Amino acid sequence: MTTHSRFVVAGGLLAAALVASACNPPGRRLPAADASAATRTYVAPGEKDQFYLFYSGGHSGQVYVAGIPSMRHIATIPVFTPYPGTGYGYDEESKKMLGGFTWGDVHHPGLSQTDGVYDGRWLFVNDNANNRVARVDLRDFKTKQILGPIPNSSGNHGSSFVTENSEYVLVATRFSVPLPKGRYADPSRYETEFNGMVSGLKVDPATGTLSVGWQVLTPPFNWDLGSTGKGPSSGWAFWTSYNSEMASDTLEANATRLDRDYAAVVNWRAAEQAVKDGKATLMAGVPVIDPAKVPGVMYLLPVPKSPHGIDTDPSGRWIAASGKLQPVTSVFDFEKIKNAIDKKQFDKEVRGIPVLNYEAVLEGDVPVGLGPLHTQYDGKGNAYTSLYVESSVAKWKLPPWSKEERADLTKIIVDKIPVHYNIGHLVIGASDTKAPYGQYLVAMNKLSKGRHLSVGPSQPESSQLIDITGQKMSMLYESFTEPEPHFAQILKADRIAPIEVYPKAENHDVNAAWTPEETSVKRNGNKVEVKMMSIRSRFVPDRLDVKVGDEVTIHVTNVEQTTDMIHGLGIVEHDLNVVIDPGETKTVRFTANKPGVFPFYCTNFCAALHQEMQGYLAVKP
Ligand code: K7E
Ligand code: CUA
Repeated sequence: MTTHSRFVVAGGLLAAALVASACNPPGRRLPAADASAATRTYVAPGEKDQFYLFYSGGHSGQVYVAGIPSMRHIATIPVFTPYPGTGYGYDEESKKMLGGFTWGDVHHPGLSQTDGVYDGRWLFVNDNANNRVARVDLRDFKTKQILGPIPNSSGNHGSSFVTENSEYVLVATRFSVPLPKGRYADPSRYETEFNGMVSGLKVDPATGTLSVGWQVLTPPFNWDLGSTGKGPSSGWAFWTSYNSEMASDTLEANATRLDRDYAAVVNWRAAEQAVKDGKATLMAGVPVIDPAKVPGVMYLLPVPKSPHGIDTDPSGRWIAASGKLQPVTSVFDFEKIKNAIDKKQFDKEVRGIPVLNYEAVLEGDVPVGLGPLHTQYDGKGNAYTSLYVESSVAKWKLPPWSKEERADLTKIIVDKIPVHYNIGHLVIGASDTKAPYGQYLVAMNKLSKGRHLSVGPSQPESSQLIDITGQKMSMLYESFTEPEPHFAQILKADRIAPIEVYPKAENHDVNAAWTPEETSVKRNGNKVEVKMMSIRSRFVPDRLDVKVGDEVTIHVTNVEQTTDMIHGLGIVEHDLNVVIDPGETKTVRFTANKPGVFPFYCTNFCAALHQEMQGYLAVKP
């Protein structure tokens, strides 16, 4: 919720001023779900959910997986934070991937796409805290890469926005800092010394491997949410910003002075071309484009004050941006944007970047309600905007609008449903593709305020499942979530077929041991290297003899080829636990720095004799 902290105060004032209408907006109905909701969300024991819900774990650094419609939590995918439950962050490979950080701040998961629809290959997630992006492979639901800290960036809130064919994951730095990084400048000289950056992270089409492609230098705004184009806006991307005032202190007041902020309208294909044409200069090894010197790469679009979300609709023509401090969502027509660019309908330039004329590109300001944040689409011509201050979701009709509707845009508000409480993001399956599922909406609410058994002063967030198949939305279910779901993605369950085991044939680890004969203990000076196998219900070898000061490396293979047959290797008083999936080999390294005999044991209940699955690390003085 860091992004909203200043808004709570300012938005509170706005709410107070408009409290009468806020309490009784048109179409407000009783929050209670009717009894049929129970059958519509019930997934009987043994039955499976229809959809995956991947929701971000915020500053817990993880991604959570739940099923829809049951909303049952199924799994936690550790990404930026060690997680002993799956041994993540304890073995050498995942430790290296974490790069010395123990946490991240996951906000926006983005599924890979081919031809504008989810292809079920990868899930990309951002780290707002350390400007990183990670890739989770949906073949095994494991984090495979963490890219970053991204150079010339500081904080990464504005990602992960995936282009139509997963060419890029697009990223915007949240904070502006003196560049190149490491350079000192007094924050009071923010306006002249600080800069922001938007980045194109290239995705290898075969492996999904991320690399930094190029960056576009920006004025020192604070970049926020974004989305990618499609159809007429194919090849473009959009990000909102707050602080177009370029204030460096008391942002709550100083960054809310102007009536409008700017969104960036970026032609990422033009940026890619400019780099090929040699129009970029290297900064920290990355080709950086100065949009003032390369016309056509970036434009600025005035948007409602202190905006948060900017969302492209499934057709790619309509772009909805919401200002937290204005009770409207502005709908822009990308056809008009293209036209305005062609005809140079610019108001002015900011640091050499043309500012599009607002009236020339606006389709309409939709009076959705108080504190609008994010918009999602059902693919049937409707948009759904989350209203933080009002604690509700507004459903409204996308253009084209009739003459009458145009004259009074309150007429296009189709429905409103209260949520509990203070909604941030909302998600509709595949809303960011050209073919949304349009069946369910999940409201991710910042506060649950005791709608559950009390757990003390720190309460969980709540997520509410809403049926959007009818003209009116209907509340189905609520669940409570670990900190802190910001955004989520929904994927049809039949789009993917995760593997059941790591096939032995695919294990190319030279240190794997599949039979007792292949296991070994080798000493080289003070280095001891162990090849160990684990099988129900023993470790081979189950006795390790080392000396104080030895550096011990254990490669442990789980030779099982049956799904769910997991073993763990926990060593008493050594702060080590690796978990090995069937067919996997993992490597742990530690220094035996105290004498004694330290039992090790299997941490995952694997068989009737699981408790007996143990051994000894004998450390001689
Ligand atoms: Cu909390 Cu997208 Cu980071 Cu809005 S974000 S709610
Ligand atoms: Cu192996 Cu428990």
